[in-house]
Amino acid sequence: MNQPEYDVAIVGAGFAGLYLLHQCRELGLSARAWEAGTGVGGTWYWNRYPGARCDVESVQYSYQFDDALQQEWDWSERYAPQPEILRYAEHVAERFSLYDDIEFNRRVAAANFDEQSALWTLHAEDGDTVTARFCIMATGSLSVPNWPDVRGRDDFNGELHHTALWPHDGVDFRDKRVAVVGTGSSAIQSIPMIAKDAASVTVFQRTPNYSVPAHNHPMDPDYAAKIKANYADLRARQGETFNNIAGEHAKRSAMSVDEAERIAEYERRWREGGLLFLASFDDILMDEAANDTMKSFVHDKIRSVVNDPDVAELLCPDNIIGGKRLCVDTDYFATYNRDNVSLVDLRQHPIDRINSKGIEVGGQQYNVDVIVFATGFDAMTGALTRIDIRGRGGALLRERWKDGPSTYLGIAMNDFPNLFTVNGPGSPSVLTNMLPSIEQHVQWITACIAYARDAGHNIVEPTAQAESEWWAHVQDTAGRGLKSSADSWYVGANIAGKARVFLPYYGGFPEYRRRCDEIAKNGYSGFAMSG
Ligand code: NA7
Repeated sequence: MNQPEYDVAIVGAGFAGLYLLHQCRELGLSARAWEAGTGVGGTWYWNRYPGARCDVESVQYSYQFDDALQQEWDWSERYAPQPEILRYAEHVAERFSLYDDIEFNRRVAAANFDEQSALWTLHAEDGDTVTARFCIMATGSLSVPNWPDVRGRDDFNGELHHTALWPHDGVDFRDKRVAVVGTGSSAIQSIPMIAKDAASVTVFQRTPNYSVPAHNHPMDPDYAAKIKANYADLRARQGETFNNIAGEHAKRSAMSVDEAERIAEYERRWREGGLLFLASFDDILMDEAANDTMKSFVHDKIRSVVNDPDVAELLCPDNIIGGKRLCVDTDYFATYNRDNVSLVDLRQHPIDRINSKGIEVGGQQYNVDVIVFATGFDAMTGALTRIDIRGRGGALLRERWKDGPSTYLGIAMNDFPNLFTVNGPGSPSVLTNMLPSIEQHVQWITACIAYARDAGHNIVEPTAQAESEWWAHVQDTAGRGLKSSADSWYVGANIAGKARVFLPYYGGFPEYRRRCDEIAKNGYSGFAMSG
């Protein structure tokens, strides 16, 4: 009874699950992955909406663990579109023969730790089970779609879709009247594409969002060759930045230069496009006055693009820029100049209800054929709390976390021995370039398991003290600057009833990695190993 079927059970076959499987094998650990979808790719398997693409440049949003892979794979655009990223995930699964150890259509309902045998048993929704010494949750940070509690959804007679559960054979918008609910990143990417096909698009906006042009373009072969000639240098530079994205991170304050110089810098960065617009100065998320300067620059840009001044004003966000995740778009604001696109402001009246013909707001009826919910995710904790995870003494993770989560390094929890989370709450994860951050976690977790094995231990568990000290540090860093003050999914504000806690680690990737390395060097301090 003490012999598990596998050393490691992995939940999920997205980028974390795939690399975990490979890395376990490299370390001589038997591993099996269970995946809810019918294919690999995680985020990129589910989010197939039109316009879906990465907002980190593809040469950086990719694995670095295998040099031949990064040398041989060619990205076609600056920001790869979803189908290409999915092909990349599939290529990796084939290249490293990972499919043999992945079971698809297996959504994990429960994971239970048995103290006698020190084993985890995973239960799939279909009733199947698997046992393993270690269980690693590679369940994604943005993987549980948020369906807002709007009355009457089932009454709608037309098509209803969520961007994060997009049909594999696509949606035909031609000649259709379409409603899009939400104006986050998924909406901002999809609205311009939908508007090209649909008869009309009505956007239902509760909170306007900041968005920077992507200036996406086909990959310049000379640029790609230059990167490949010295990929290690790019990867090293990535890892030295707060968000694991190499590029220009300014080291001066927005208030240290005069207005003309500030605007010139914003202009230059706006023309360049992309997320590093926020790195124009180093105090944008530290100082409200600095933030205001960037805010008004973006407002001016929106007003200069959108022809109708009333619509432009509705599209200008009044919260801090960078509080919510910055969006990166192609023609988002200009799309509101199309005759077939209109905007409904939900700040005056929220959606009353959905009925058979469409959406009712403030007593006004909007008849549509298709409703697209671009309403985001129960981020960071949602995938973990949806599984019935029971540790020592039957401790239920969901119950532990009802007032907000707590972890050691975003990787493990006291009372849940031999359980690890990739990019769990309390890790830099969503504030960084996910692929290299996934790699750091996978390498650290699998090295920890191999260390325990080599030392003859079969139980690995963080101490309550290590966890509470780490969580206090996570909350302390969260309090720095302006970011945690925004009503974002980083603090769970998008989910009714979710405890307001800043979920990711805001100390930056280099500091996080330094601490992880030090802990490993000290024999995994903060972990108790026994058995
Ligand atoms: P987001 O960024 O969470 O956006 C969800 C949007 O849906 C946002 O505009 C919400 O408005 C809106 N929303 C949610 N509930 C409602 C209701 N009830 N009524 C109207 N509007 C609503 O999710 P995305 O999928 O766009 O992006 C998630 C991440 O994926 C993104 O940050 C990138 O990292 C990639 P709100 O702002 O809550 O007022």
